[in-house]
Amino acid sequence: MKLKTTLLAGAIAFAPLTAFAADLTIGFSQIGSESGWRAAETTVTKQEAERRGIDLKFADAQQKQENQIKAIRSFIAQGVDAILLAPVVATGWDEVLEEAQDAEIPVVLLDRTVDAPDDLYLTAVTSDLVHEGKVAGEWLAGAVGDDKCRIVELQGTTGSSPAIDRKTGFEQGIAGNDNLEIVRSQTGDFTRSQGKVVMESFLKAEGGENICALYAHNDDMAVGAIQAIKEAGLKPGEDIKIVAIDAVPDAHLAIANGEMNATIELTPNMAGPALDALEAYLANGTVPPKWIQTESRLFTSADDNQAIYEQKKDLGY
Ligand code: GZL
Repeated sequence: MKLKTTLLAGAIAFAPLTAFAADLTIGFSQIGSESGWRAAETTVTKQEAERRGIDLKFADAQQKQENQIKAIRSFIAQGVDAILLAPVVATGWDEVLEEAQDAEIPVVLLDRTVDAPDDLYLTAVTSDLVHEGKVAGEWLAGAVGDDKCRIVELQGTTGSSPAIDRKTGFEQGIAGNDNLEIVRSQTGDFTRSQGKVVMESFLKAEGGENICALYAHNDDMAVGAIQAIKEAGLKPGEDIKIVAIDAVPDAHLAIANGEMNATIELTPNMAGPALDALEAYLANGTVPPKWIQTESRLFTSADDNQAIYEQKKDLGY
């Protein structure tokens, strides 16, 4: 819809979209509530739908792909106008996405991607997950200089696109620095509890004095690991440098307290761009690009993390 210049025309131009959105029913298959960031994404998605007058059918999969597939089939049976999907893992979606395509229900991917033909979804709203990992690796390389650094890595959910891509990116970021070596790497499933348990096993296996840095694929695992490092009598952020991704409030607080060193921000507002694209597509057939990329920003102790924590702490994390 081409927006006109005059106020009246502008109002007319907007009216159909606003009125149009009020009639939409959209199904949202959410992974679960495994992390603070995920909880914020759910909060923001519901707010974005409410602001547009969209009837959002929400389904929490408790991190199980079979529950997401069931939810998508239920949305198709209900005849929703569109589906939002945050896919817990990258594979195993072709059949159910074909069913949505056969039902002429557009699917938009949120925050993660799938290994499936891209004609099976309208667009994917995600960050550049490889870039995030690379920024983390490059930050650590800069922080340690020429010193030898034995790194442990807490990976995200096995088979998820962030776990795959953030690992790839980090390895790119440290490539060429022979003094940097990943000596342990294991999934903590993006949760604080598993981050703590796996970090305890790393400390036991390697000896805390032999670990220079932790790279965690999300802040929640890093926050869990901080607890384990403290219980081992070591100083997180000093004895063991810590870099992670999401920039949740507790990561800013940890950096402000000197217990963490860096995080890369992932916006919880994937739904805003997704719903904008869906409204334009459903209202007048505007086809969005296959990838709508969200920004990634590095935060370190050079930022006013206490102030940022105060700003973010009430945003639904
Ligand atoms: C990444 C997103 C990840 C977050 C985690 O795009 O899928 O899932 O980084 C969350 O906090 O569990």
